[in-house]
Amino acid sequence: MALKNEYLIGLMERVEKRNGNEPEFHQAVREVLESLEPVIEKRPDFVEKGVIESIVEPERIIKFRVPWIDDNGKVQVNRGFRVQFNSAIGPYKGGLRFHPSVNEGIIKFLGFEQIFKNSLTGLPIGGGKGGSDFDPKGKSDMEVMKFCQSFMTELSKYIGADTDVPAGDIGVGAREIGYLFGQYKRIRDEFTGVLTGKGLTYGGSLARKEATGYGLCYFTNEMLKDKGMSFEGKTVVVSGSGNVAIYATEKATQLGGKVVALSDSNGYIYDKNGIDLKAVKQIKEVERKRIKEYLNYHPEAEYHEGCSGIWTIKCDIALPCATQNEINEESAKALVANGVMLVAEGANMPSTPEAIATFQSNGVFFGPAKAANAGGVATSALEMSQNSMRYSWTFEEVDAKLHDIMKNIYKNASAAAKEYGYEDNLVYGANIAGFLKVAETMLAHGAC
Ligand code: NDP
Ligand code: 2IT
Repeated sequence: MALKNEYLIGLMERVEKRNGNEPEFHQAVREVLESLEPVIEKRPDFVEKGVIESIVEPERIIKFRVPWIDDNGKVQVNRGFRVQFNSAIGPYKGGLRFHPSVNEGIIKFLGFEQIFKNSLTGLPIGGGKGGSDFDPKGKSDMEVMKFCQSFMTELSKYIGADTDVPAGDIGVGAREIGYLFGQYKRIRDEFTGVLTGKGLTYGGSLARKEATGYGLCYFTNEMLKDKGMSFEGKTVVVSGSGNVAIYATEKATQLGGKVVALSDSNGYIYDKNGIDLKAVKQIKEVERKRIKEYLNYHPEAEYHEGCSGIWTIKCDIALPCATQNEINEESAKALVANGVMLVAEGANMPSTPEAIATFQSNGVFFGPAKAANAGGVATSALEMSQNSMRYSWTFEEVDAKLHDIMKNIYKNASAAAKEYGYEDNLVYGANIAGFLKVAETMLAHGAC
């Protein structure tokens, strides 16, 4: 849907001009501004008092050199980022991404979306994101450790348990968080909950590893229930085979769905008998190998080169869990032609605007990332609470809280969509519900 409001059109032009060459950031901002059209009709004070103008501008961007020495004794230099986007409702909170495609625009789109996602969780966390163009693939443990230590040596100046609390994202899992935490503790001489996604022996929360994927399925289940359906007997396609994809597959299967495909950046596997998750965990979590290896466990399965072909597989439910813009219009049309009924986003912004429009105009129930994948960061906030109390909850306690949070996010996004005249449009609903709490708070703080 194109922007119609004159103020928002002008603001979008300013955002594009001021943040040149950052297409992903523009895409994320445009979607939120479109959703806010019905809001500012009711609440012109958000415009008059500069709240919308402020919310698209990060509070602070930190950009730094990360030199480290590889196994051959050669100096390598990467670039590090932390975007502290909005601290209205709590300390900056959001993951770190290590991937060669990382640049300032990618981190800004992720940090911007994190503001609204974190607000939707109902917990006191602001929005931030960081990362580096470092590629952990093919690096030894020693190289990853040296990189993490150098990265944290600089980042430690800007974060803290009550200021900014990073976590994992693409390319950052328990191993990297461990090295980052060790370096922070060494430099600052303090043992605090400055990172989440920590190991269970030093303050990590049970169920954090599972949380994004499980939360995605809890959210999907609420969408299904609302339409009188369930996961039972549904064929599910999940893209990616990292942290989010693995635990989405686990929960979707537990809830009665049959996951038939997974992918990585090289290609995808199709197993019509249902994915053997034990094999996938061994390949990905233990051996850090390619998804193609699945054929060594199940020669009867198929492997196809290239990742976009996964969307041509016939399914009832599609859960994109790899990366941004992985579903374009063509892939969305293929899913629709094969009868997909529901798409819920585990990855951040995996569907292009054209893909979302294709789903919505064809009656496919669409669950946007900010709502559907908020379970990860919500459980990170639960990890922060446990660290503050110096106490830990059981797996069942954390999982029950996560389940309730996802139910509430669905309820609130769905109610906001209805209230503003866009019933079942969860893109609008999530953006509006997430925005209102932050915007009211910015006003209360005297934003401008
Ligand atoms: P991982 O690094 O564990 O896994 C990423 C997966 O996506 C891998 O299978 C990877 O394949 C694939 N992938 C990454 N980049 C690309 C690309 N450019 N093209 C095709 N495939 C790609 O990351 P996560 O599972 O943690 O993250 C997946 C998505 O979920 C991201 O969008 C992330 O922002 C989002 N997310 C993560 C949360 C978390 O708690 N971890 C919380 C909320 C959202 P390969 O190994 O070949 O690179
Ligand atoms: O995109 C995300 O929400 C995450 N990568 C998780 C962030 C967090 O702080 O747990």
